[in-house]
Amino acid sequence: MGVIQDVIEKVNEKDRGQVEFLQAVKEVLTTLEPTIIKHPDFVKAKIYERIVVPDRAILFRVPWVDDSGEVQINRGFRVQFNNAIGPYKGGLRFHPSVNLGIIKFLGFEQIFKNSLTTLPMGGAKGGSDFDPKGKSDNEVMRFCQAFMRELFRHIGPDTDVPAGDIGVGAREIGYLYGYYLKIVNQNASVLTGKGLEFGGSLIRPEATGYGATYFAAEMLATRGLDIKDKVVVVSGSGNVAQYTVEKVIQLGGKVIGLSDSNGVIIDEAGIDSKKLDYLLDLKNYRRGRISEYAEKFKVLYYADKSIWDVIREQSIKLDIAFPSSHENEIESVNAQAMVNNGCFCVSEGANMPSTMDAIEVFQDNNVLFGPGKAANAGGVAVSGLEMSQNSMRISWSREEVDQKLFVIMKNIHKMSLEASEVYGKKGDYLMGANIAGFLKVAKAMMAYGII
Ligand code: NDP
Ligand code: 2IT
Repeated sequence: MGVIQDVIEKVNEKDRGQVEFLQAVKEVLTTLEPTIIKHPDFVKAKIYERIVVPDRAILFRVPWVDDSGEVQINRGFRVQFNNAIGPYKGGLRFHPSVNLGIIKFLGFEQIFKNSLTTLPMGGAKGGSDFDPKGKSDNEVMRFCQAFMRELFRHIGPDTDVPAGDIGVGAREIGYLYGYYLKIVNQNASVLTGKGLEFGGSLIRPEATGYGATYFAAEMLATRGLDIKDKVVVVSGSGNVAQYTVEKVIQLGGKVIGLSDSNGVIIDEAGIDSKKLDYLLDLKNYRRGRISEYAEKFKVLYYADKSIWDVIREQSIKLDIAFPSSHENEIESVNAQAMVNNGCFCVSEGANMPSTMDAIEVFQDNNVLFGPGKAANAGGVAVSGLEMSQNSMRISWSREEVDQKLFVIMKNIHKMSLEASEVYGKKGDYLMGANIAGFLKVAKAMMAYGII
């Protein structure tokens, strides 16, 4: 058996049941195959075998008291995967589906994504099976305080700097940071995505969605195309989706679809900036459902469906897709329907939203496919810029941060494309991003010896 296959087999055996983690390992390692010939030193030092085992995985109990006085227990996680090129960095996810395998997949992907940003950040991820949906602000606050009561001892501005992800937005970061400040008594850059009043960066809320759109624009430019007048579908309606819609509108595209975990809206007239304002208020302040958008603007609503099912079942035409909700949301049958309905560009706002079979369908059909670790790296990149501003005790303007984000996304595109060419599959952004992200981390690991 080959080196890569050996490592995959071992993960399959030793990390049994961690299906998303195994999927991420397979997706990354199989594309690293061409690096083996150029780097026998990596094989000798067992870099491939070492990189799939986290530096450490912290699991903890999170007890808190709900509004009715009942004690609730959740599971807390922080997986510090690899700090070869910088302090651990990666978001916190609060969602009932969270388990060790999901956090490990996200932390593993984060190693390569963070490396691609060119900023000094290692890979990590954390979270809890706590569901903020339907909880009062006081319950969310008590949960966040209980979560930080353990997490604080594992993080620090030069050690590990968490941020948001699914279910963790401005409100949660505020509560988490406030409690860290209270118990550690240090106003330090220990979280990113902070409020502007307490060390946050302009453009951080927008960064992932804007970045995914910039990445799509770069891919399109390789074929002499742009976003103007293109029909766009975005899944989800959370942080990443919202600011993808905003940037697509700014660039003249027409967004016709959005979703949440209860259903899908199809707005054939297109979402304009007034409708987007309504959506931001609905989702970020009233914490409502996307069905309310359908009621308000009298558009089509499909309950209990994924948006990719609706695209297939209703034969909806589209040019560009931004899957921006959760892992494995696009399976091959829907990928094929997307291609049949005209889709020629997919830029992944979410982490691993396409299954490996779905990616194969996109690649076989010459779809411009931007994998999450490249396309959605804008979020963590601006987190890195937030850390820089905090260290320098300054803050940059919106224009300055947006310009830096734009340049970073352009570079990620360029590095991924170049690596795909050097390693023999020009235009395979998945392979290019994985290799470009991996090489920097692997070389740092080589420099350190066996640790
Ligand atoms: P949010 O919590 O703000 O939004 C998530 C959206 O996806 C919501 O509309 C939610 O619906 C929907 N969703 C989540 N899980 C499911 C599910 N299992 N089934 C159906 N719908 C679901 O999260 P973000 O926008 O921050 O994150 C979205 C994706 O982007 C994730 O994959 C995340 O890892 C990735 N990402 C996020 C970054 C960031 O900076 N925030 C950076 C890079 C990647 P509902 O509200 O009904 O639950
Ligand atoms: O998946 C991701 O890159 C994030 N959730 C953002 C991480 C961060 O540290 O900003």
